[in-house]
Amino acid sequence: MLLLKRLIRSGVPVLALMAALLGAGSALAALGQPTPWQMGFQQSAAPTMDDITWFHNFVLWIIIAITVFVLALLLIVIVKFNANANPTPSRTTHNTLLEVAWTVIPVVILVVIAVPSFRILFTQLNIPPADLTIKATGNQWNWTYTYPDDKIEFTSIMLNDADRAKMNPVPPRLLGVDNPVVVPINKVVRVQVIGSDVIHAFAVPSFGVKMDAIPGRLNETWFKATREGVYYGQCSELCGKDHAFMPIEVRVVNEQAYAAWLADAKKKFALDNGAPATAVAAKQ
Ligand SMILES: [Cu+2]
Repeated sequence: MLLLKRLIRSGVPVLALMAALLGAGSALAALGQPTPWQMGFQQSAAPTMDDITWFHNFVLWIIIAITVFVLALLLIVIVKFNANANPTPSRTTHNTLLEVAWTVIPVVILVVIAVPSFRILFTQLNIPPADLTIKATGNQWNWTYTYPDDKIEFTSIMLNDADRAKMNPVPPRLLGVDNPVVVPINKVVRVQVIGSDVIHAFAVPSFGVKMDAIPGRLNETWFKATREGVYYGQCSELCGKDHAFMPIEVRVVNEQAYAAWLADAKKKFALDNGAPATAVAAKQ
């Protein structure tokens, strides 16, 4: 704070300083996880999220234009038409051109917003032919992942501070898990989402994915990760006392690394043949 005051006194333009800080913030933003002082979304790692980010910025500019326009109108009214400046007000009650304009222009703006908005919704909900299917089951309070085609299933539990400290690199607090989901790069991954006890929600910001995990109902979503890396998400539906402690960790790796992981996982996490895929299935 003292430094800031000194800088302001020394004549450094505050706007330039803020721009520099914001620039530094985005440069520091790590891929796949939130960062302190983050502005805007997490970095995108999938085409759907690219679209969402574009749409967010697009709507932001429309909002800015409308806000500036309304502010300008208010200022004009305050300055030009106050009782001192304009003692005898006009008695105008109708202006056909103006009334048509203030009806049609907002409609046009809404259509301009609606077209890309519905296009993005459609791409999110219309699942392309999948290369890989993963079933994510929300439990109180962890996630079980099933790869039905490869007959593997494992549960993913948040790492505590002691376990994190032993790892290199140290995973982020409240986000790192013992058994992350591993997916190959540039492949369409269909995610089937369900809850085993209460409603949870499967969300990974960098992929633009958020889907409710509802007991007794199989929801579907999809993503195609186009950048290798580790991506974190969290349960996004209040689901009980440990809601904040059931993170999602997705590792996007190349084809060879995926094959190696899969071979290992088939030994470690093999599904008992004949047994139902999850506890949910067993209940039904
Ligand atoms: Cu949950």
